[in-house]
Amino acid sequence: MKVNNQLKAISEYTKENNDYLIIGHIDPDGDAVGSIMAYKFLLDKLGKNSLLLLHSDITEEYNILFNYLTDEEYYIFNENINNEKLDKYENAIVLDTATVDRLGDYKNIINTHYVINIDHHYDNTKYGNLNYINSNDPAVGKIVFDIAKLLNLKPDGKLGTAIALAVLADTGSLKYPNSNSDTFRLIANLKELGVDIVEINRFLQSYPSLNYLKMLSKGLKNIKMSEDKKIAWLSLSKKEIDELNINENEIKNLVNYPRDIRGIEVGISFVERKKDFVDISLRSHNYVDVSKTAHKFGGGGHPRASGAKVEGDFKKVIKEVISEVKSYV
Ligand SMILES: [Mn+2]
Repeated sequence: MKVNNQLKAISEYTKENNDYLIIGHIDPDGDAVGSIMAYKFLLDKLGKNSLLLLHSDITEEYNILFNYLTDEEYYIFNENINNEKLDKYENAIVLDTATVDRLGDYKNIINTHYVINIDHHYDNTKYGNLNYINSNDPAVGKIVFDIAKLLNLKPDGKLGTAIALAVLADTGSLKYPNSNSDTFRLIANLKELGVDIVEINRFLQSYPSLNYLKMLSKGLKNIKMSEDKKIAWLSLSKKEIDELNINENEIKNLVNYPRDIRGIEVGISFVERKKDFVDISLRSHNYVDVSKTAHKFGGGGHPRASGAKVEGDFKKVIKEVISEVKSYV
């Protein structure tokens, strides 16, 4: 491993200080949850005091990791935020979060705490006091793994489980082109240390609810394809999902269906979550940088996986995004 100065600075800072808040982005995915957990467990191994900040209650959904924690070790956002409680912690570790806006209701910690920003989004705005951004790393979980190594900590047990979950989530269980031979070695390494990779993959592919299947059947009926068969998109209007009471995480998986059609380069999902408010996910296979389109519509992400939330008429938004994507295929 080539050791970057910033990475070294972060591991040294971590070792020499105490009292950390740990936080990831709003609408967390597996990498965000896995990497904040991994950092917590890494700090536990160092005997440091820390508190996880959550945007909403994800403890049931991710009980595979929260089983390792007591109630005092995390804080779920609520309107009567207890600033005194947060001010007791001098430092904030922010993971997998490209911009300050993605910190949602916790944005203000940027002004009140010493911030360590660890990320793999190339468009990260480097808002921290210490920043380590490496867009070659497929997941932030991989960066936490590297920091654990620099600190001579064995990534076994709960630390290994959280790292594996982060890496497997952002690489589609090593199926996406962002995983390289190092990523396979990382997972092999964790497996040798006893981390249950099969169980984590089972969790990531977890079984859908009946309502999800009902929503999916409507979405699949609505899949459309460009004339050159390079772009496919799935759409669900507010009317179609209204009664189904869908959980947010399940909506994220919808984009995989248009993406997985044979021969497709770009897969997109459009979900009208609220009236005239469209949640867009974009995925590509080989050459289209979908983050360009996401940025154009006020979102962000990676070249092969991006997203945006757009206000506007549902049909009009779909038309505009498709015409933009067409200019890249
Ligand atoms: Mn990530």
